[in-house]
Amino acid sequence: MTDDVAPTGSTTGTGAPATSDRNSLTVGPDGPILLHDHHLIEQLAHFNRERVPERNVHAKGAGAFGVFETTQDVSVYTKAALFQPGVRTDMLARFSTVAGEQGSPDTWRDPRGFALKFYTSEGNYDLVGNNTPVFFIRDPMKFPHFIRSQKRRGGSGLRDNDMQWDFWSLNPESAHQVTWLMGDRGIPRTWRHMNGYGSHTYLWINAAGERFWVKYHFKSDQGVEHLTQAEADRLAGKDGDFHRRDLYEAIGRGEHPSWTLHVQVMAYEDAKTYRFNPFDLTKVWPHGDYPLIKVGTMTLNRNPENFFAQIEQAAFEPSAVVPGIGFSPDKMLLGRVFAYADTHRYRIGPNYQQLPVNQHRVAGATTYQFDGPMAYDHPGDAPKYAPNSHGAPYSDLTGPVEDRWDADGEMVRSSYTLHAEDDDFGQARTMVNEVFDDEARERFVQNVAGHILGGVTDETLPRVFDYWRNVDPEIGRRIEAAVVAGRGR
Ligand code: HDE
Repeated sequence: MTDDVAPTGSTTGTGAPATSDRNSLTVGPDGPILLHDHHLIEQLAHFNRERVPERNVHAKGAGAFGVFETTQDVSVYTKAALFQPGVRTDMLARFSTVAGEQGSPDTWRDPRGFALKFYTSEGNYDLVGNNTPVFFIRDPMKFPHFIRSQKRRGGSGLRDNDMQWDFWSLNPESAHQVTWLMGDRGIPRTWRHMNGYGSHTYLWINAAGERFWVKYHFKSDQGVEHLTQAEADRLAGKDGDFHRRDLYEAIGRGEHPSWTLHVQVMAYEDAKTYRFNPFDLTKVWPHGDYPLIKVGTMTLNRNPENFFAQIEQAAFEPSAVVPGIGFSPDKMLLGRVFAYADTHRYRIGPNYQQLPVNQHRVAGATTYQFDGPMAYDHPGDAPKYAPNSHGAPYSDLTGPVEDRWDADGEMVRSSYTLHAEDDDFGQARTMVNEVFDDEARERFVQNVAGHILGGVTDETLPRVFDYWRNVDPEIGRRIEAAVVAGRGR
């Protein structure tokens, strides 16, 4: 009985009718496969090349398209086109965990990536933040070490809580972020029920060239809800894609999640004397010092048509800024400004910005980047050099740049200059004692103790108890008691 299914109309990669997607070409029905069955070879060879390297952090995630609308007038602070009153800008958001690989569960305890790409009239603006306003470290030199302590041991290939607590307790500046991580915000109920933050301090410049320091806060209009550790553990086994499924199905039902953007604004001159180092990524600016100023609303209303093309290949980069927005002396931000485009060139290819999901929307733009693998856009025979006498535009600004800040001093390697109230534990103490209520504090103690009981060794343990006693003596006592009790069971 031969297969009598007519060719179903698929094609080869070159567009010619494919003879079969089900049977290889052989000599007689049971004979050898023929080398010139190029359709078979093309199918197998392309299959071997279907994956690109996963993101080495934030590998597990998903996202959606939407729109950002500026509903307030903040032009006194920035001239950026997307932040002018009434302007609506198409955008893409991607949410993710940090340490887990692509197949890891969405509900592991971890910060969540909150990556935004705005396709503005002045070029793409990417704001690549997290669902926490702070981070574990304040110098990019530590980042590879930090991430490796979160991932897998070199020998066993297993994750190891002792590695994590060894790193954290040897880097006390991590205390504020670890307190966030071990609190309720460490496992959002869904991505729709978490806030997003730019985390770093950025620079805004208005039309008069005046400069301001800003921090971004995307407040979930759905509210903030969390999963308990027990709920998260159960979901990790039952549905590893719980958050991805929730976002996709909510948008599919027409339930479009939204976030209201607020910023904190600090006068340029205040940075020098503020009580905290305003560029220290392990610190927040208390809202009492710099209240939230409303800007607009981001709404996600369209699922990707193709996950790989539009989410796996999406390239978010802190270096993608537009006029009216700049960087700050935050060392972590400056490290990231290099690292992301570098990782995209490796992970996706040098022409990643030509992919539709990464392409800017600026008509007639001229860049002096040419050729390279998989070049798709091309400027015909336009000059490939500048200046030129054939009318191709080029830039030649000299003198002070508008997104500048003052810097001087000898070349050093050092930790941050400390401001009046700078230390590693104070803001974690404030969170534990003033932000958490009694129930949240008890959940926090149990989360920390549970994580410590998950493998921290006797060698590391004393330093971990000291770490928490430095945050707050009472919370340190409670954590130690919970660990001792847990060990006794
Ligand atoms: Fe990342 N980070 N990061 N990160 N990060 C990446 O870029 C890096 C940091 C964040 O959905 C990578 O495309 C360095 C802070 C998000 O595609 C990589 C440092 C914050 C995403 C990288 C940091 C983030 C990434 C890996 C220390 C919050 C996912 C894949 C200086 C403010 C974006 C990639 C997406 C991804 C480097 C620290 C957020 C390796 C060097 C702080 C949301 O380039």
